[in-house]
Amino acid sequence: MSETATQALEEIPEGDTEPAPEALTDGFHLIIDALKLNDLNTIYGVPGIPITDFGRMAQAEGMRVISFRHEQHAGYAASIAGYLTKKPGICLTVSAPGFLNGLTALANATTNCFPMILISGSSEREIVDLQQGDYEEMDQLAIAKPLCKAAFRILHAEDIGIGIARAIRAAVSGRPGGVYLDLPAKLFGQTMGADAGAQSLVKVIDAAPQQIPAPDAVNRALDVLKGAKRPLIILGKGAAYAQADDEIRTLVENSGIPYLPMSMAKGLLPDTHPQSAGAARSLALKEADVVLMIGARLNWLLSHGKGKSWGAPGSKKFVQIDIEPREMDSNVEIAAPLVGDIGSCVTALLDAMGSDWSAPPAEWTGAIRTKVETNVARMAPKLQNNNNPMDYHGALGALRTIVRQRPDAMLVNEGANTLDFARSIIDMFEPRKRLDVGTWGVMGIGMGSAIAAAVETGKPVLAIEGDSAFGFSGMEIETICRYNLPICVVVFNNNGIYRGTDVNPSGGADMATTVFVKDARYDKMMEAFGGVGVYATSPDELLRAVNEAMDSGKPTLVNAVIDENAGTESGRIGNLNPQSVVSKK
Ligand code: ADP
Ligand code: TPW
Ligand code: MG
Repeated sequence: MSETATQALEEIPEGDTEPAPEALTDGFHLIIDALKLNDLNTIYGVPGIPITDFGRMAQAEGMRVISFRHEQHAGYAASIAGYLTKKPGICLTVSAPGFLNGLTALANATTNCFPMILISGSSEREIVDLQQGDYEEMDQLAIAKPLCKAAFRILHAEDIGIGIARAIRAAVSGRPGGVYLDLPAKLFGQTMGADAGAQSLVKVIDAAPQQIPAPDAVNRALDVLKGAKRPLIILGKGAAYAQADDEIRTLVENSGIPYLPMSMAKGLLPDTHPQSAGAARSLALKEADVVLMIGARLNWLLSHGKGKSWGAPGSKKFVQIDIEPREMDSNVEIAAPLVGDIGSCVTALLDAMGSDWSAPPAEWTGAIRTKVETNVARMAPKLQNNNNPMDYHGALGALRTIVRQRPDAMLVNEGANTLDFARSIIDMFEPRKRLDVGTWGVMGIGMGSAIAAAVETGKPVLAIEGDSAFGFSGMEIETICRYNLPICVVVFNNNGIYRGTDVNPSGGADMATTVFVKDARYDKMMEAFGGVGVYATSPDELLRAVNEAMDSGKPTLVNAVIDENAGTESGRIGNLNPQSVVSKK
């Protein structure tokens, strides 16, 4: 017996009546207290056995509990909450099927380096492990493990504090990612003394510690940059996530180096910035001799750092800033790896540059600038067209104006042509305003991302969705209406995937695989739940409807009729489709 417990016994006066019963707490409340203690106050999920009461109690204890129609979208919402706040987003699901529905989002979060925790209730261990057929039986921990950064199970109430602390640290430290936390049904009802329970909780101190780069790595990076004649900076969504906005802007501006933002890094500096090489992407990639990567990976989105788009083989040197040491040399040789957090690395580079830095040759920066201006001027008239039905340029020309006038609004974007055109046409002006399909190019992030964007920032949200893309999460417009969120969904309705014109090659009665019901009225779906539905056939109508929605903050869906011939197969990545050697019918 511990000394304090002994003393406590001795201190009970003799002859006294029964001591007051000790106050108890339980698993439910310990989990809630542990989350709140760590400033995690919002849960995205779907209720059911064994977590229904948990959701109620969390709400009663002041947490925001957003109930979805499908766990995948709750999961995407949690991951975007993580991306926007640098705290792990929390997704809560029931066992087996609910868990699996959430798992896609957990895997996607890990792939995108977004911090989130998927908390799933699970069945009784004894029964699961003997495979005796429990209600929703599944060995969830084993299934989650290969798809996330870390996976933990808590079996005892006294371990809840430590378990949640471990999950938080795993999600946000180093390279952020998804964490799975398995909570068997029995845990929720387990009791322990309230005082001991409170003491068992852990407030995580410095969950994502700074990682200062080594001085020689900084000098090496600077030497490589100084040797450049045609330097380029590539900003990725890791740079946006890091929230080192001022440092990054200062580095770009003090160095005078042109920069290229990856899609979710758009707006870190305004897309209209004179050093933006966004509209001269091909030239910049091909001709640069030194490339400084900041929080971007040389994966398929950058053609793995090699091949035709990167110019002559061996013509480039890479400097890479990343928190994950193993990212270095993953695709091509990195001449100067700079491992650490982006804030610290960029600050160290800036300090080392000091005043002894000369801007890149005007010949290079001028060539990029000229190309940008030419391309922007060539695009301008297309964006003015008032065609009916609309093409992508006309419709996006209208939405582009809206985003320019509302730089603090959140933008969500998915689809194929709808994504590719919107990404290049719509300028962004502030960091972390653009949310899209990310590293996997996954369809279905739309409504979950829009909901998280509205909940976490309180700003109006514009979601630009291909009609196929929208379909993956469309039922969540009920969620949007239920919570009365300021979200305007614009469905680019071209009657299908890529185009609406395919025909069944067999000549049979079934529709072609890529086409949908013609002239579907997605706007009526929104009306079914009490939101505003608008049918728009021209850029002018679209502009008016979206402006009204963004002003009113009312849940709105605009069905934007797009010419079904306007798109191309797979948007801009048609080259990734395998080709059959047998000629097409
Ligand atoms: P994009 O798709 O925009 O090119 P990626 O998702 O491929 O971006 O790359 C993001 C990179 O940023 C990842 O390699 C990740 O390890 C890194 N990263 C994330 N957060 C930080 C941070 N705080 N400091 C340094 N690197 C980070
Ligand atoms: C989870 C494959 C990529 S893009 C797309 C699909 C189905 C839809 C494109 O049509 P949409 O856009 O949205 O109407 P538009 O403007 O070109 O007509 N399942 C998942 N992810 C992906 N990426 C796919 C399928 C796909
Ligand atoms: Mg479409």
